[in-house]
This record gives sequence, structure tokens and C-alpha cells, in this order.
Amino acid sequence: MRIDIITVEPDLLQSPFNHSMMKRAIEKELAEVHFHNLREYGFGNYRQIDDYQFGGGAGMVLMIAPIAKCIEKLQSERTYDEIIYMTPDAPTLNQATANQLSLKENIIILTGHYKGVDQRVRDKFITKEISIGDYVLTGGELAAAVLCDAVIRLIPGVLGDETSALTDSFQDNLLSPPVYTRPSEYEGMKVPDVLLSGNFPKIEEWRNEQAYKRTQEIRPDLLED
Ligand code: 6GU
Repeated sequence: MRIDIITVEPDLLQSPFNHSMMKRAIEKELAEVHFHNLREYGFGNYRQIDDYQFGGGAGMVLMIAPIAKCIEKLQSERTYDEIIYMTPDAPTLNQATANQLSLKENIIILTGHYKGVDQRVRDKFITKEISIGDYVLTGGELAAAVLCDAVIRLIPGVLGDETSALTDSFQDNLLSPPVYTRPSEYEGMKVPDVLLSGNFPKIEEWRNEQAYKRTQEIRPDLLED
């Protein structure tokens, strides 16, 4: 999978890709990530990329031309399956969306800033808009890193069996059950007997019960779908 990220703050975005699972995916050549500094596509000596909004109001808006120049250059090199815009005014990312995106070949992710992008960018280029939750971030960069992490770990071959994505929270719309490791007793707090029993059907049943119970307590909305 190839991901091209168009951003105003490329430096803010680099580090998550140099660690852990995303680093592993890139090293295994299962994922390829390219950063494009929008400013390099800006106008004039100041490389202008934003301007005041028509109609007045605080905050700058990213102009269409620099973004168009960058996207059209990428599109001249290959075909993209999705052009995604990270913005709080969009449907919220969930596991189903991450699963779908993990099967794509080439995607572009555009990260917003300031007051966002000229609506015509969204109308002309964007095929999918994603928010990562009901709160406002300064820019879409961290949100893009979150999206990439959620997607890249699902690309076949990235996770080993020991960390199979199939047992993750949300993969079946349930939260994960509690987990324990040694010691089996710490300051009087004991690991549930069933986990030490060696009775694997029973353990599986207990985990399912716990997952359901946790979901009911913490995220009952997940059970309504
Ligand atoms: Cl994708 N961008 C920004 N700026 N804020 C957010 C977000 C995205 N998702 C949640 N909050």
C-alpha cells in the first residue's frame, strides 16, 4: 500500500512512522509513506497557501490551487483509490473504515489546518472525509497519523500471529476482555481462577462474557448496531 500525505507540518508527522508497527510495515515494504509539504506548492516568494475567507470571519483557509497542483501531480503518476480529507466535520473513524482502507493500493491523505480548506477542494478531489473523534485538534496531522496506524497494522503480513488483529477490541464490535500476566497474586489481588485452569473452552467462554460485560458498561452504543 502506498500512502501520500499532503500536509503543512511534515515534521510533526514523521516520528510515528519511525517506530513500532508502522516502522515494521515500512521495512517489510508492505507500506510506503510519502510526505508532501504543501508550502512547496504555494504562490510567490512567500509560498502562500492560505488566505482570508470570503464573507469575513477569523481564521485562514487553505487555497485550492496549491492543493490542486499537488494532488494533480500525484494523480499524473498513478491512480488513487481514495483521496481522504482529515477534518473534524466528517464521519468518525471506526474499525470498519480502517478494515476497508487496509485493502487499498494507493491513497492520498490531505490534512487541514487553520479554518480548513476551500470547499471546492472537497467538492473536486476528496472521495472520503474522516474525523477521529468529537473534539478539535489544531491540525489534521495527528489525526492522519492515527488513521495510518489503524490502517497499516491491518495490511496482511504486518502483524504476526502473536498479535493477530482479529482479536482486537472493536474487531467484533466488542471491547477487549481483561488480561493478566505474572504474578498470579499481587498484594492479595488474584488472577481469576479460570485463566489458570488450562480449560481453554472455558477460558474462551469467560473472555467472551467479560468482553460483553465491559462493552455493556462502557460502550453500550456498540451493542446497538
Ligand atoms: Cl481529522 N482534524 C482536526 N483538526 N481535528 C479533529 C479531527 C481531524 N478529528 C477530530 N478532531
